[in-house]
Formats: sequence, structure tokens, C-alpha cells
Amino acid sequence: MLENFAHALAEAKKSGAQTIAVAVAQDKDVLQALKLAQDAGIAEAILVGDAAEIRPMLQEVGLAASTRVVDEKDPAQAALKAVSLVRQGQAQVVMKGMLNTSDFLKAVLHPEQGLRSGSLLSHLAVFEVPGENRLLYHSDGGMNIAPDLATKKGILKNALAALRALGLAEPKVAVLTANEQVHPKMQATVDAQALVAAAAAGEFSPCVIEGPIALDVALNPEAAHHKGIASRISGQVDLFLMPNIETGNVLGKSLLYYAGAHMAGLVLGATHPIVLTSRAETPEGKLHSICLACLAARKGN
Ligand code: COD
Repeated sequence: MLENFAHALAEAKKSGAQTIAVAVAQDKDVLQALKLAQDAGIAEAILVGDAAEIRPMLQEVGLAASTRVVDEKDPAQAALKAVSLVRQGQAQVVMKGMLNTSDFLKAVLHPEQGLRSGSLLSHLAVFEVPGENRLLYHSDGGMNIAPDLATKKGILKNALAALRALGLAEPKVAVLTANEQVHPKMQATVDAQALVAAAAAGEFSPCVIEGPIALDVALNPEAAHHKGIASRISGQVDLFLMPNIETGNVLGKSLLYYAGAHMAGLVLGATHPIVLTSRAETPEGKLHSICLACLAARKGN
């Protein structure tokens, strides 16, 4: 179980450096994050993007002038080139730089040149929240927009595989909804019931999963007690499965801005780990995502 990002970094350091191909790398925060990762001994970078913009930034952030730069001004082409470096085995991880998420993900999903594995791709957000004694995981607040039941199953499988690879043998999962009653007009509650039934039939083992479950019950045993709910996971949830992208996105940003949390972001289910950070994230924040991706690459995901 990873307690915090410092713990994750210490684990990643044990495996030596992975090579990261960065799509549209002309961004000082991205380059600073890569410098931090290099100094920590967890990653080396290949920078794909506008070389005329990237080269002067190298010295500013302290990266060596000999750092490999692949010149490509067009962002969509740069994303495809970064992805192809991973396909060719020249890098083990691909990272989003200064381009929008959809354009980056379209390169990852490219039928011939992308990193598809045949599985669903999904986003995993990892949070270090003040006062919590371990990292918390949310999915999917970043990629799958309005998941149906089959997509939620794929999201859950990807997240469980990642959590197990990160050392959680039997993750505790809350299938989040607005309440604990199954209501036919609230599709999230219907899906939650179906996911828990599938889990009871062994589809996601090993894990302990509950739903439909509201956030207060998932977080707080007293809330569960007051509502008369006998929960095995209340207050101990590792993975929060989101009903849709907006819930995941808003809850995640609430943790960052109201609770002072720190976040890492990965895309799971591809042939290689994918670093997906917000452009607003600080270099230290981007380092957390690089670190988690390097751990995932080490585990062979
Ligand atoms: N996993 C595997 N294959 C997928 C997935 C997925 N999650 N999504 C689409 N595909 C495949 C489809 O099967 C199809 O073959 C091809 O990709 C194109 O599918 P479309 O047309 O449905 O998908 P796109 O290209 O229009 O969009 C895919 C995105 C991931 C880009 C889109 O879903 C998206 O923009 N998601 C939200 C990203 C975002 O804005 N996040 C919030 C900020 S972090």
C-alpha cells in the first residue's frame, strides 16, 4: 500500500530510470517535472515538439543540451510521433505535454499508430489528501464520458489491476451514487447494483466492493451508522468508481482546491503507461504522475 507520493517516489527509485516520450514538450512546467524525475533517477526524456522552442528551455530548467529532441511543430503529429517512439521500444511511457487532452488521447487511440491493447482505456486519478494515511484512487474522471455498464466494468478492471500492481492485494471499492437505494430513474444506482452482483459472481476478484453508495457513507463510518448501513468499507475505501466523467472531474478538483490534495493522473488499459496531467498542474504535481507511470511500467502494465 502506498502511503503518499514520497513513498511512491522511493519505490520508483528502486527500479532505475524509465524513458518517457513527451508529446508537445515545449512547456517549462513539463520540462521542470522531467528534470525533477531525472534528478530523482526515475526517468529520462525524449522530447517531441517544436525544437526551436524546446532547446532554449532546456538550459533554463537545467536539462542537458544533449537531451534528445524530435522536431515536430504540429501538435497532432507530435503526439503520434511520441506514441510511435513507445511502440518502437525507444521509450516505455508516453506523456501529454502542451496539447489538449482529446488530441493527445486521439493519438493514443489511433487504430494503426496508437497504443491500443484491445482493452478499454480509462483514466485513473491518484490523490494524496491531507489527513489520510494512504493514497486514494478515482476512476474515471478523465476519459470515458458517460460510461454504460460494460464500460464501467472495463474501468473497474483496469483500476483494480493497477491498484494490485501498486501493492493493494484486495482493494476496497465504492461504486459512487447519490444514495444507497436502487432507483430505476437513477441509472448510476442500477449500474452499481449490477457491478456488485457481478463482483459477487467473481468477475472482479479479489476486491471488496459496495454500491450503490453515497460519498458520505463511503468516507465516514458515523454517516453509515446514522443511515443504518452496515458497510465493510466505510472510511477505508481505496477506489472510488465514478458514475460519469463530471462527477470524477468535479470531485477531484474539489479535493485539490478545497482540501489541499495533490494528484497524479494516468491512462490505463493501453500497451504502455500514459501520463496525463492537467496543464495547470505544477512541476512537482506532474512528477507524481511520472512516478506512478514509472511504477506501472516497472510492473509490466
Ligand atoms: N478505450 C478504447 N477505445 C476507445 C475509447 C476508450 N476509452 N474511446 C474511444 N475508443 C475508440 C473507439 O472504439 C473508436 O474506435 C475510436 O476510439 C474513436 O472513438 P470515438 O469517436 O468514440 O472517440 P473520439 O476519438 O471522438 O474521442 C475519444 C476521446 C477519449 C478523445 C474522448 O472520449 C474524449 O475527449 N474524452 C474526454 C477527454 C477529456 O476532455 N477529459 C477531461 C479533461 S482531463
